Amino acid sequence: MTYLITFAIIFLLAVIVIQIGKLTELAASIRGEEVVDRSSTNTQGIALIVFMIVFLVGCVWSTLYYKNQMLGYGPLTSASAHGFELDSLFNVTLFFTGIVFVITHVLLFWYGYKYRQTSGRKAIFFAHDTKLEMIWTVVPAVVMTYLVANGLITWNNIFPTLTEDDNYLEIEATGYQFAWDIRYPGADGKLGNKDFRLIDLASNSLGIDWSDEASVDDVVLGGTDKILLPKDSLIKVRITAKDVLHNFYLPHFRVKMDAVPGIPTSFIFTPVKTTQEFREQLRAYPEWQTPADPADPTGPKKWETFEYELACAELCGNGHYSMRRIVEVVTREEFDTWLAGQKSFYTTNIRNTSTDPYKGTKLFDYEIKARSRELKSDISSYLKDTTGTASRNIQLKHVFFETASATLSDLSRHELENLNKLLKEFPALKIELSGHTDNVGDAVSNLELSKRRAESVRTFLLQLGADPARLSYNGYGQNQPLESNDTEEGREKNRRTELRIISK
Ligand SMILES: [Cu+2]
Repeated sequence: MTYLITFAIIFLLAVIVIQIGKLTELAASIRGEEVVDRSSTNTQGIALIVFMIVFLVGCVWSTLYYKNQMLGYGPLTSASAHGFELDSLFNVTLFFTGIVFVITHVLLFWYGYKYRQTSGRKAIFFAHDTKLEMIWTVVPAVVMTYLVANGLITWNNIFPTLTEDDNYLEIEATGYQFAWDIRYPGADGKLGNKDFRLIDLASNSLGIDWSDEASVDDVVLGGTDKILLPKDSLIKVRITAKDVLHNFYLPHFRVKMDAVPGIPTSFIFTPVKTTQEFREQLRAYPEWQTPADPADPTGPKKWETFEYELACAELCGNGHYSMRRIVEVVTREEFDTWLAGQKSFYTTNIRNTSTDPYKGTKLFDYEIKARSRELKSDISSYLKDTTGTASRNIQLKHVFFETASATLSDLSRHELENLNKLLKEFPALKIELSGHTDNVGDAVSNLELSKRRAESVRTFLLQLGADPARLSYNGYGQNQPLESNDTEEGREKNRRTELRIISK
């Protein structure tokens, strides 16, 4: 409705202007051209001066009035280290262009007034003036050279060439219609390789190369999760896109860079204010003291609800607006704690699936540690148990054999070294090691194999220095399945090595 009324008003104004024009023409033809011309050029000359004053005063007034809404001024001073330099670059440019802006406008309108048509005056004609040419070539050339050189120096400061030795956090932002995937390096501090040929929309939409061990601990934040950044740490953002042009824009940090499909770009910056510190900065200004929600005057103030944001600054499609994400800057300690608590993409989505290159061939440190804690808790819960509910049969989940043989695989070492440690920790513990198979093949040879496997485990423990009197072994073949042998998963669970606590 408002649009309709606005449109109607503009339309009516246009009609009025056209009608006035027609009336003037009519009046001129009645009174004689020359008289009317002179009076109309006088009016127009004065109108030009009035317009100049209103326009220039309006420019200065609105600039001062809205100063606190503009990035770089009042409460919105930069939240990143390089931002101050960039803002001052804008101010220097504004200073020079401001001078030119005022002078050219004053001259434009003043000359329009001064040289309005008067009877008997003729325009001077001159073809060339060397002095004038020199002035208006040299002055802009000097100013432009200064501005460009100054800009280049600032740009080079913002984009230092980082080497391996520099201490920085590299994260990756991948834009697509209509969201960002943000990838953080895990404990190793390195982002793993990517290859577009590995992109699989269901399981690996970024095309991360899992055979690069650096990618195994990478954390991927998708959807609408808050993006956390550490204060006072140099951050390099590697920026890419999967479909069309996007733009990685962090206005409060003066970070803005195109995300181009196929050509990675980057930006380097250091946040210097946490979200909380920036809120405190806003708090000092009355415009941030008003309620965040006008319908709730007693609710939180604007400064209290402020969040840094990531926006896509490229009009990339109809869902463009939904690429907005909240960014939170916290202290380095808080950031490290947060990142350490995040599960890597590999752990949650890839580990032990068909696309996992390390399935059955590698155990990661975190898995060995977690398994070690698990085994200890299994054993100690039986030792401490007074209710008779804890099981005395504990599976040795990380003990593996070569197919159809009793030779332990390399990976089993971790679990058995760990078990040996626990035997020392609980000196009264006596255990039986037992082998179990699935029902594939001949029952007698399965029984035989399970016995030999249990013996191998015992032998390995004895080599580690365990007391033979505390370790017995037995094979049960296919007689004690955990699950049905009808499925591959069931058979996999039934092929196992266990320990049974005999006495504690
Ligand atoms: Cu976009």
